[in-house]
Amino acid sequence: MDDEVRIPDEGTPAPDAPAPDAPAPDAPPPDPGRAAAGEAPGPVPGIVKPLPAEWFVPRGTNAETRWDAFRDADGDPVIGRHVPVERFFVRNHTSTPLIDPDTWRLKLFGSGLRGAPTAERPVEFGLDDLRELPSTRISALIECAGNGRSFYRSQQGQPVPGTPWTLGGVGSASWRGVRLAEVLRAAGLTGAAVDVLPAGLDPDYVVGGTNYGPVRRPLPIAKALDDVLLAYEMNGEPLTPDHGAPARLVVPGWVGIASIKWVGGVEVADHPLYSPWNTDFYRMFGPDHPPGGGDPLTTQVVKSAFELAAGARLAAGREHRLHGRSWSGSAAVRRVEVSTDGGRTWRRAELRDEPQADGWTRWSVAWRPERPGPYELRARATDDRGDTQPERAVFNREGYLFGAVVAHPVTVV
Ligand SMILES: Nc1nc2c(c(=O)[nH]1)N[C@H]1C(S)=C(S)[C@@H](COP(=O)(O)O)O[C@H]1N2
Ligand SMILES: [Mo]
Repeated sequence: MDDEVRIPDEGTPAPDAPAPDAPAPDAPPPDPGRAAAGEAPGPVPGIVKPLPAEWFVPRGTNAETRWDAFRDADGDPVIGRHVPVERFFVRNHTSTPLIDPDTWRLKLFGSGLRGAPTAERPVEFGLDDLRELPSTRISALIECAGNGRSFYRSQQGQPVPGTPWTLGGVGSASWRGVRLAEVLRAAGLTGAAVDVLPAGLDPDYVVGGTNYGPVRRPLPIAKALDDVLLAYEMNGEPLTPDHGAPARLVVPGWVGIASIKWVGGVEVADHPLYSPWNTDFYRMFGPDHPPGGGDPLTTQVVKSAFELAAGARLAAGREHRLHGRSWSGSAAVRRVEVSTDGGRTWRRAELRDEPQADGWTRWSVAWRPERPGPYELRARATDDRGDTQPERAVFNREGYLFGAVVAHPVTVV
């Protein structure tokens, strides 16, 4: 493993000076009501937390974490295995709702529960009820299915619509809550249940004159009973508004849309359920996919990123240590190769973490560039299933699951 300082598991906020638009350290917390009213002061209306420019790139209603925010100006790590809540990316279809935890109720209903309770007379749990059920803590990555989407256009000449994420639509956190299985059983789950449909309490998603209703996506019962958490804490603190307070799903390994935030109602049905999020969205469409689209997306693909700004400048004639992380929705990443010459030659990176399926693997390589000029760095990971990163990602109309090797330009000066 490499020589860098080990830092606490949850990561620590950077000691750097705040960006010009960040609140002073002693400033009062932002008034959350303003975000709900669509008057957020930051660059992203609808997001409550501050989005300092040195940590985030605003993208429509979303905010992407900058990979250079994983290290401070001296190149020292400021993010451990888990991304601090303040630096965690935000993906909102509409805007962050402000929900009173005291009056909030989780409402379960449907033909897959004993007595088939209706939406009007559901089985209800308050936050205190959930906290009384056995709690579980897990580490899990949340990653948007569209993470890396911009590279379809920039590397493959294939323009795709949607949020043009680079690689910062991902984060790892420690989550505490109650297993969804536990809640479903407490609500009277029957053996006939097939699908579970959690719905968000955020405003309806309306685009191009179509109202798609609340953000909601069916989850097959097998996954729901396997490792899904109904989380009420993130990194040891109650969930914050932007990340789903008072409770959200955490669906390990799967596309981020499965991890419904601000869960209100949950339909449990003895027949397959549908919403626009498993029919129109989050499936593969295009010439290389089945007519009418592929199956609803489930696991994320293998990806790698350098903890470095695109276009970073590095001094010639000096040894540098290039740091990065690789992850996969299916299995632990145990092998990472790096190229500093645009993919001509590759060498093994040194791994810093014991590879684990529930997180990313941190790695580094030493590099001593002698000549000034432009260079292209690449990293390519392979997970324990043998899945690796190809040269090109298979095109799909919406630009999901970009898993190809990403060229990271730097300038040696
Ligand atoms: N209710 C609701 N849940 C949601 C979303 C949303 O807009 N509304 N966005 C989803 C998507 S697309 C992603 S990638 C993750 C992002 O989680 P985060 O904002 O905590 O990073 O939340 C998911 N859950
Ligand atoms: Mo997403």
